[in-house]
Order: sequence, then C-alpha cells, then structure tokens
Amino acid sequence: MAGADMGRAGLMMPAGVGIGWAGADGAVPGWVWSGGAGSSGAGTMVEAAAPVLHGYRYSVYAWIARLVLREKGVAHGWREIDPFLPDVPDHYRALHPFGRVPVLVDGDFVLYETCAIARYVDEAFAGPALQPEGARARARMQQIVSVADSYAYRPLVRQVFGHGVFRPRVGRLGDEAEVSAGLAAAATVLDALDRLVSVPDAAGWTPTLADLHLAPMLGYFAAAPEGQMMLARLPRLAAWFAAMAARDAYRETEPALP
Ligand SMILES: N[C@@H](CCC(=O)N[C@@H](CS)C(=O)NCC(=O)O)C(=O)O
Repeated sequence: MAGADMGRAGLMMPAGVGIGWAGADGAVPGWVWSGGAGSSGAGTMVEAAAPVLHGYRYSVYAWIARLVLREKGVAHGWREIDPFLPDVPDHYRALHPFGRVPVLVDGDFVLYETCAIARYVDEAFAGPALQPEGARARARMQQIVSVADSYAYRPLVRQVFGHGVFRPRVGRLGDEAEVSAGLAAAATVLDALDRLVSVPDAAGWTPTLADLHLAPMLGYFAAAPEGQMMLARLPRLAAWFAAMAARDAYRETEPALP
C-alpha cells in the first residue's frame, strides 16, 4: 500500500547538476531552478517534469509538505505565494479555491490539503514507506494527523507562535491575550500527544506521516520560550521531538525566520 516498490522514480537530481552547471543562457534543457524555502535558502535544479509545490516560506503546512517530500526523496519545484496577502491572485485561487497553502501540482494533477499531499507523495513515488502497515498503526497515524490539524494548529501555531514569535520578528504587535489563550489550550493538546506519539528506539527509524505532520507544529511552538518549557515538562513528547528535530530533513526544511 505504501507504494515504495510501485511508485514513480523520485526524480532525484543527478550528480554534478547544479546552478553552476547551467549553459550560457543559464538554462538547462529539461531542468528548472527551484528556489529553496528551507533554512539554507539554497535552491536546486529539478527536472521540469518534477512536481511543484506552491507555498509560503513561513507556512507550517508548506513546511510539512516539504518535509514529506524531503524524507521521501522527491525533488520538486517551489513557487512562493503569500496566502495572507489581502488579495490572493486569481491564478492561485484556480488551484486552491480557499486561497491557502500548500498546493502540489504534479503534471495535470492539482492537489490541495496537506494530509492528501503527504499521502499522495508517499504512495505515488519511490522511496521509504512513510505509512506503517497494520490497521491499528495506520489508525494511530491518522489520529495524530487529525489531532494536529483540529486541536494543535490554532493554539500552538496561530496563537503562541504567530503572536508570540512571528509578529514581533516582523515588527508587528503580537496580542498577549492570544498567546495566553494558546498556552492554556496547549496543555491538553500536549498531554494527549505525549500519550500518542511513538518515541523512536532505533537509529534506522523512519518517521511516519504523523511524525512529519506534527514536528513542524511543535517546532514553531517550541520557538516560543513558554512553549519550549511546556514541551520539556513532557519527557516522552520532548524525546520524540528531539529525535525529529535532529533529522537532516527537518533541519534542511526548517524555515529561516525573519
Ligand atoms: N487544511 C489546510 C490548511 C492550510 C492552511 O491553513 N495554511 C495556512 C498557512 S500555514 C494558510 O494558508 N493560511 C492563510 C489564511 O489563513 O488566510 C491544509 O491542510 O493544507
């Protein structure tokens, strides 16, 4: 089901191909430059046929999609779109009627909703299986994704990170009441997640789509000192997060905050 054997090739960039390799006009036939959205800010050359992720560099959901693509080993293009602009352009609304990010465009297949994108990437491309076998393990994975979307995103990301970390960094006033409400709601969410996550116990561990969905949300939450303190009080969840945050894929896709 996970499709590791049936999936398309991962479209990895061949050795020696990079921006410095481009021809005189800077163009390499069949390849396009993909500006990076991760912490390195570096871009890569990807095949023109590679899927393209439309996202906003600071979006936690775009980060989740990039993390899944990176863990799967799928090279992809990147198109920057700020969904918080007052007028999301019509060409983008044609891809996403709700004007949010991200959207994955793979040839003639246009897909929005991050959990659908993550599952598609896992099942349509070759690479490590990111979904476990077995009804219970899959149900647990789906449960964690749903908890993250339904109960974690708003308090952890929009309230604590958005008002306590992001806004001050871009010179905007954060609302203290939002931060306090987010921290209060976070207690129940973190307790629940502490009981749900599986702490990796082996070096060769492969994360699931649940781990990849949750880690960016906790990463943004822990960027607030109060968030980091709350996380540290839950040893299981803290150990799980430390393992996720130590992964190359996490570090390479983590947005460089302003
Ligand atoms: N259910 C959507 C949520 C996506 C979402 O809310 N993205 C945020 C950025 S992290 C966004 O586009 N926000 C724009 C807005 O709220 O207007 C998904 O899973 O992709």
